[in-house]
Amino acid sequence: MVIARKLDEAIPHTPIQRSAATLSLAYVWVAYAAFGLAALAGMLQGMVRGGIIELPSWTNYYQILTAHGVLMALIFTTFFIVGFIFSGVARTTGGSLHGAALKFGWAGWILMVTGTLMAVVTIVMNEASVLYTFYAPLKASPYFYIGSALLVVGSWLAGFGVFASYRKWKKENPGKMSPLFVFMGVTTYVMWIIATLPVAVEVLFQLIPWSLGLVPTINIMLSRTLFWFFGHPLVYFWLMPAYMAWYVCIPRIIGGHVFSDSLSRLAFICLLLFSIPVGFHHQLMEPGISAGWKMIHVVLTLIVVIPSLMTAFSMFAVFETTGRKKGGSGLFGWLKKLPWTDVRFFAPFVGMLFFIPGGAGGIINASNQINAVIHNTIWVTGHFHITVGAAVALTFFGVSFWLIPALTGRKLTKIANRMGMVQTVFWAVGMFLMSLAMHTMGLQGAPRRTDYTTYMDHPTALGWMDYQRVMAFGGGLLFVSAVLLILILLYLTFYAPKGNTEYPIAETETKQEVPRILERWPVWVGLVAFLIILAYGYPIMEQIQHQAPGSPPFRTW
Ligand code: HAS
Ligand code: CU
Repeated sequence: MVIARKLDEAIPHTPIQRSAATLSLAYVWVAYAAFGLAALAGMLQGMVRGGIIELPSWTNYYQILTAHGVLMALIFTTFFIVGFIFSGVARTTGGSLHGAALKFGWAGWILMVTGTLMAVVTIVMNEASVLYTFYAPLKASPYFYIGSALLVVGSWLAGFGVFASYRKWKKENPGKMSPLFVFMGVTTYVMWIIATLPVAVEVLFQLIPWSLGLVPTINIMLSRTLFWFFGHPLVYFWLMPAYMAWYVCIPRIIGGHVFSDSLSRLAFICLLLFSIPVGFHHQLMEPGISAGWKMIHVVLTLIVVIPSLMTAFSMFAVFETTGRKKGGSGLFGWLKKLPWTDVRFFAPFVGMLFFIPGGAGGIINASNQINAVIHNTIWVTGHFHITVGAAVALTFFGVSFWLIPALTGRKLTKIANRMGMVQTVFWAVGMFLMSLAMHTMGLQGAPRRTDYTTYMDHPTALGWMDYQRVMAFGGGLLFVSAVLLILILLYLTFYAPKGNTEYPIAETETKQEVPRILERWPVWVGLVAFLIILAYGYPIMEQIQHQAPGSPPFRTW
């Protein structure tokens, strides 16, 4: 006992070195600051739409909607992801980040924070109510676009930091496959850097010159195509880190093993290949893109479902094998053996449950004919709240409950765990009610991105009002949950007792040979380039050659 205690005291209290831990924590806390503001905006807009409150004259629905979308979908996610990946790379490559990675990491943080401030200030000044998709011809202040560009470039620097750590590890371990977490982090950043190039082109060569007044008009079709070229892989940039936690961290938390190293890597390679050439599934209802090209994107969209099905299979397999090893028997006895009262498992698990209808809804959206029913309705808003707002967000919360104390050298106490369970339940119930109302109203034709209106008391629109109120109530529960979460995370950062919190990384049960081809980057990047050219080459060429008359800027707010 005494020796064990002495040993325990001798081990540094964070599983990763202070320098790397501070960097990760700096990212994670900016993420949660954005999250808190975004949650407030979310609750307000739900109440406005539901006709429960009216906003004061100095603000409006679209300004709050933009703040919510940008802070939640772009800032919270990106900062959290960068922080999480840095921490896991440090944890699985010897406990530290080497010099170059740290430098890239901090440079990225500075650029990203600067970009965030620029975007937020322009939104607060009511100069950028263009929503998180910043569709032209809505025109924001140029500083909004410059801020967004800085956010993206900052995240590239963070990616270079991860590549630097990966290179160093490979040099020190010649001939070996990289740790699974690192491999997944590298794949995520390769996908992200390729996917953000088109939006960088849109922002630099279209939006900024146009919003500065240097050119009078903008090619709308092209700007939207470049946006969705990025916009779909963006959702996988949110999902892949959640999958990293599912594949690598969750099995350890429940006392199991990685189901299959090769299968996990293959799923990530499939996500790398098929996340990008699918953007037209957001433009199925738009003119100017012929049906044949849309069909190619629909087929590729259905292919990108496969790695998610592989993930579902792996998770079921891990849960069942672990439950059975712990003595669970019968058809479902193993379910009882899972650690239901451990928030590190419970929160992401609830996220997985949400992802079942979330993924099914995605397949509905992607089906060309049915897309006509749901496109631009609030059904889509429901879809993305149960994907990114539930599956991904609940996973990030579950990760935060152990990541933050692991980074600060504190303990995830019983009380924090219990409060985390309560917080998860609030989030789940709020999201369930809100998204169910959104899906239902969407099927009845209620549009997304609209302020409170009864369409001159039209009976159909009046029929939506009950759902609007359920939506607002769900939003209220989500806000309570968000406040609770921030309080718990503050406690885990500053007040929880000092001690060891494990950074859970699972191994495979037996040593598995992994096909080397999975780490041959030139092959995969070459294939990505091929698929992108196949899916986008000709349509983009056409959109440039046969431009409709360009559009001048509009300010609708
Ligand atoms: Fe989507 C619109 C199609 C996945 C996010 N999507 C959006 C928008 C967002 C978004 C933000 O084709 C709106 C953008 C905007 O503002 O306009 N989506 C799909 C498809 C998938 C999909 C086919 N979406 C996501 C994910 C997101 C996300 C993931 C965020 C993270 N989406 C669309 C389409 C549109 C769209 C159209 C445009 C609609 C329109 O007209 O505007 C698929 O990749 C989904 C595959 C997923 C699965 C689920 C697998 C299930 C798993 C859980 C297993 C559970 C376990 C629990 C293990 C097939 C992995 C165990 C349980 C026990 C009991 C033991
Ligand atoms: Cu998409």
